[in-house]
Amino acid sequence: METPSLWVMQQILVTLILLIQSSVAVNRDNFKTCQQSGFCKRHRAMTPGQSAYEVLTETVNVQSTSVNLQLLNTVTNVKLTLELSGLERSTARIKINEVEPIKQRYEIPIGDVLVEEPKRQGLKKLEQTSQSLTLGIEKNKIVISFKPFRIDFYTEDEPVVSINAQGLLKFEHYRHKQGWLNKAGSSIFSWFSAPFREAQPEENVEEAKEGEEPKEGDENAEEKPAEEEQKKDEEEPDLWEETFKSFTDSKPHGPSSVGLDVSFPGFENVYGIPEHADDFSLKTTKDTDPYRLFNLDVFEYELYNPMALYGAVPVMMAHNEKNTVGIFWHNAAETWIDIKSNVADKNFFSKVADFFKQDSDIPQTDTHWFSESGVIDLFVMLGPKPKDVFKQYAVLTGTTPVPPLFSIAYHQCRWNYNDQDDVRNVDANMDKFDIPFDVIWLDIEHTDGKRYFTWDGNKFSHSVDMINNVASKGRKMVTIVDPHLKKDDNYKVYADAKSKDLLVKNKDGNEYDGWCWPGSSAWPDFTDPEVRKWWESKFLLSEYEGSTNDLHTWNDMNEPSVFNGPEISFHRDAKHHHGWENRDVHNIYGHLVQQATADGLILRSDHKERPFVLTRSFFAGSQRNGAVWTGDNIGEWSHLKVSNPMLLSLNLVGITFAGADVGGFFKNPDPELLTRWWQAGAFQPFFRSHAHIDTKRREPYLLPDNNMKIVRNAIRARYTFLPYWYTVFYNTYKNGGPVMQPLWAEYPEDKLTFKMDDQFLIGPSLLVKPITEQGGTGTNVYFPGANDVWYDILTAEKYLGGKSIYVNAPLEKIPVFQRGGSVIPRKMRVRRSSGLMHDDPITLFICLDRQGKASGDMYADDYHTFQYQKGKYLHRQFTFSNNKLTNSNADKNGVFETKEWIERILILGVLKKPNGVAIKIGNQQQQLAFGYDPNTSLLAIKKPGTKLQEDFVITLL
Ligand code: NBV
Repeated sequence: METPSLWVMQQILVTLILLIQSSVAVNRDNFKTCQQSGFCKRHRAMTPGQSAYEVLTETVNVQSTSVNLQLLNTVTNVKLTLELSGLERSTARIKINEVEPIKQRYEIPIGDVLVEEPKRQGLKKLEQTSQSLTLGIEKNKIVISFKPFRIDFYTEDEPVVSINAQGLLKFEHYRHKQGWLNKAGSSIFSWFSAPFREAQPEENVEEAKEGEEPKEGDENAEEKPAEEEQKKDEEEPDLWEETFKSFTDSKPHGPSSVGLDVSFPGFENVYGIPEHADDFSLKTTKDTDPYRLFNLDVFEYELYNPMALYGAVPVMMAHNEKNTVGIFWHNAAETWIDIKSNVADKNFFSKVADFFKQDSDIPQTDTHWFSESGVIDLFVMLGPKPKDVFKQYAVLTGTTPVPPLFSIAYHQCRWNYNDQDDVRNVDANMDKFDIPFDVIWLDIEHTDGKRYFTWDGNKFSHSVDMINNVASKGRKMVTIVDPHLKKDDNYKVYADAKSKDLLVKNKDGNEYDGWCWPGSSAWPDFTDPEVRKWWESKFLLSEYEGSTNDLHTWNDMNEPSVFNGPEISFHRDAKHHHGWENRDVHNIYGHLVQQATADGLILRSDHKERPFVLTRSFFAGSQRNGAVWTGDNIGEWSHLKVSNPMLLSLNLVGITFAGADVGGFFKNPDPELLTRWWQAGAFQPFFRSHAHIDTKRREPYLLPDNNMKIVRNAIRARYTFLPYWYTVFYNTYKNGGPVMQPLWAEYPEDKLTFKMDDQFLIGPSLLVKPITEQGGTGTNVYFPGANDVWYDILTAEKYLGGKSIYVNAPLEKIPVFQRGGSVIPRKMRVRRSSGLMHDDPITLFICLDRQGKASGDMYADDYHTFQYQKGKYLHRQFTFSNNKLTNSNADKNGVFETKEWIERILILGVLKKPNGVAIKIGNQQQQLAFGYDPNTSLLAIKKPGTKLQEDFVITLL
């Protein structure tokens, strides 16, 4: 235990931090600009032109699924090794590393991000000349040009991706520190360098081994790198040590960055690389910093800029009417991405169109990626359609397992629900006001002095009773578990971690010490699989006292946030497992916290129950571990608006289970904004309201009566659509791809949708345009599909596709439309929680297309265990055509007995009243009661009464 005075000081500091955080907007000064980052500056200073690299043709070795070769930097004489491999589903992988590094470079272990070693696929050698090598992979072609080095990918003979076409490949090879300056500034390098340089990796060790005499001229060439580097070291002070504000990064291994350009010929729009508070279609960075990927705790973040936020997914997709392609930069270090486009930056653009002998007016987007360390490990996913790229990426990093049903329902959170009585009251009030909810959350104040896995004994003396009371209504609870551990030897989690040597170290090898909520803190090293195992065990009911199986978890501050660290995070030279520095692994730390937490919850139930874990920090692959939210947004209209592009970007790169704090974390929004936010949240994948400790209480029942009723309807609408959400989640679990989709994912050829990010689709069939303007009473909705038709989900009003139409949207209205041609299963008997609705009957909402057809599906299982992964599920297919509706099995591998039954069928777009409606099950046929409204063309079939799993044919006579 610390001394009382120290304790008081810590509390004061934490309070100060809290005050600062709650009162000011983002302090940009806390975070580096590109100019303040040595490697960013160095890469950005490169200008497009001829690459210094060329392929050493004698090293080209083509095998059945890969090509290996060496690249020579003709300026420094340093050699690199490159492997290009063909992967299943029209994907290629390019790995570039040093030939013989003096120190191994970090590569993300298989399983941390990639689900497994990617499966190879044959590469066909089509042609090899002295200039280039042409390979075939499925319908695509890959051309490696030797001098200068570049790689071009073609789909159906059209260039779609080019690597190093701008000549920006740069690889800062590891080298020994050299050229120390004496006090007078003169170098001692000349007499030191000769013996020293023998160990340089760039020297041609193989030639020496073979005993060949060095050729004339080679000697000079060999001198070059050292001299160049010597010169650079003197000119560039940040190579071997870097200072930002009062922090000095010791950079014990010197410069180690890697960078490469990737061009997308034919593409005007690129997307992805979350997390940024920016538009969905990424902007060019000519007048700004590059987009930055470096997980940071940026509270009250600014909008529409490329600054880094809490998570990083280095995946970009390019889309046009014909093709969709994607790239995945598999690197865990800080990364920046510059974007240029010949459409937006005419004068700044270096065209590669000539190379392809194309019309120079063809749009093109050039991107430039650079990371502080690691290797170049680039996946190129060749589509050609959006769904192909989604699948290609899903094969690499996995998909979101089907979430437990409660977790896609509504969550009630704030910092903080003060004590168990508070929890009881909120729970009771929600019932009193008939507002369904599934989960109530506890923030950091529930703990004993911010010691996670503990309870404040006064406020939560009966935590198990509290959880059980909530659970008695089919509800759950979530507690926050941050990764910082209070340095208190009496805190058993910390003491255990310390005694087992599981904590991150500082550069000197001592326990890393930083400030966070509990005061002086230490951090388990989640990059170590053994540490993750240890963490998992902390969730066992025997370890986490006062918890039950109905308690799930929230990981916050896992970038990690370190109040007194550089950029409010770890020092880059902090040491992890195997001596890797934080600079190597920074962006995967938070992801691994969530992974270990999810695995902990799975362990707790002996692999039976699905876990739910929300994380603030994330990386590629985090979709496997649960949900993500967009952190500390502000209760302002602009933040409501930006939630749509932010969630679209996350969804596009597989982070499907994503949401933003409903209501905004900071500030006290007025009832109108709150109402609109709840309405938007009801149609976004993760639906949780949350608020800062200093905000006024804002549970929905505290709203003025009219707003309360509207919000209640929005939340209830969410519950009616849960079978559809669940089905959409299942389909993305199987196939990858977003839950919340840009319109172009379903309408790839519709150019008008390419920049649209204020409206979106949930699954294939629900079009949503949230109102995000103050005082808004209507909005222009773009209805995609010239041959399509859309139906308002409330009024059944019909809209023809292919145009924008103004739709009235007074406060009580959420503009949401069902696509003609779809079948959406809903449950219309809304109860207090989704848990109480598991067995409830289903209403099928069928909207016919212009041909009088429709189809859709419904997925069901037990809604909470892993049994579905063992075949215990039902996937049903509904098809309506020629006046017949069939319910059939969509997947014979799934077998499950459910009590859910079909209560009602509503068909919109039936042009005339049928003479009768008959249902046939097996050989049994019977008439069904129905009603018809010619004004809305709605046919309501009452009580088919069949079980969901029962095949039937219903005929309109
Ligand atoms: O744990 C307190 C908050 C939490 O409510 C919020 O959602 C996180 O994003 N946390 C950040 C730490 C304090 C932020 C000022």
